[in-house]
Amino acid sequence: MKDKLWIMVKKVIRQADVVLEVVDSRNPEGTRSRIVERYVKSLGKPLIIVINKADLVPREVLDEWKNVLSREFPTIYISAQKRLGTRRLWIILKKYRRNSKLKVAVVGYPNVGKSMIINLLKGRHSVGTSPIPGFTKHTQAVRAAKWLKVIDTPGVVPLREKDEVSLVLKCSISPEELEDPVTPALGLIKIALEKNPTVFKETYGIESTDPLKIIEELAERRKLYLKGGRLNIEEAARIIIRDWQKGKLVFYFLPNEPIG
Ligand SMILES: Nc1nc2c(ncn2[C@@H]2O[C@H](COP(=O)(O)OP(=O)(O)OP(=O)(O)O)[C@@H](O)[C@H]2O)c(=O)[nH]1
Ligand SMILES: [Mg+2]
Repeated sequence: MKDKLWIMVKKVIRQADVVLEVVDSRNPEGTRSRIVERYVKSLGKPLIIVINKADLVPREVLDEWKNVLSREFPTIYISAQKRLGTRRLWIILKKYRRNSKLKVAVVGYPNVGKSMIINLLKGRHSVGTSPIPGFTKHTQAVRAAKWLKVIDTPGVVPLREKDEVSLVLKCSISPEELEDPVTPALGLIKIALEKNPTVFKETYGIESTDPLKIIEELAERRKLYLKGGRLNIEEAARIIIRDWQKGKLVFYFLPNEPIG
């Protein structure tokens, strides 16, 4: 199944004149797809990095990331949801408009906002978006302007990438897909606390800095109990993962930091 997604994405890249690689502003390095970058380079096509979800990260941090990533590829930052940076996106696309038409592939990890960017360019809702990673299952071409065709693709994770904490930090895996959501949530909490020590107080009013206690306290506060009265820490762990994916739990990576 996952191989099929890669085949689809590669086909769209081959058809495109330019590739937009969308990354998440909170974890740009982690959500960069080296495989995609190498493939696009091998075809001699231009690639533009679009740092999306810019509304979740301070401007200075976005500028830092832009500087670092620009050494390798032209890079811009936008917020598709808040419709910020739209002008920058159009300007950069117009630069690549050679003769009259331009075909653009929009690619990247799941949940980074590819479909929302397609809708932003189109100017109205035309492809489905969702907080659930892996929502887009097929490619879809949309005419955003007379001269511009943009192609939405399914989010893809390298096949050998299996580390659940890392996938959670990239918002690439749905918490429902995790057999045991507690272990990756513990990893997420540890890194969240390193990046923003007050994040759980800010988000849930929880003072503790012990990862397991944070999950347990959230389960208590939300009255999440299993039959028999045991705390449903699995559900609390899923809530934390979901809140990070939705941008409710706010922390971010800086350039030159390990990706966790
Ligand atoms: N805060 C914030 N959230 C965003 C932004 N862009 C997209 N999102 C949210 O991110 C989630 C994923 O957006 P999609 O456009 O469906 O992402 P995708 O890359 O197409 O995801 P897949 O189809 O799963 O690969 C949705 O819940 C969006 O609301 C943004 O600029 N800021
Ligand atoms: Mg999508």
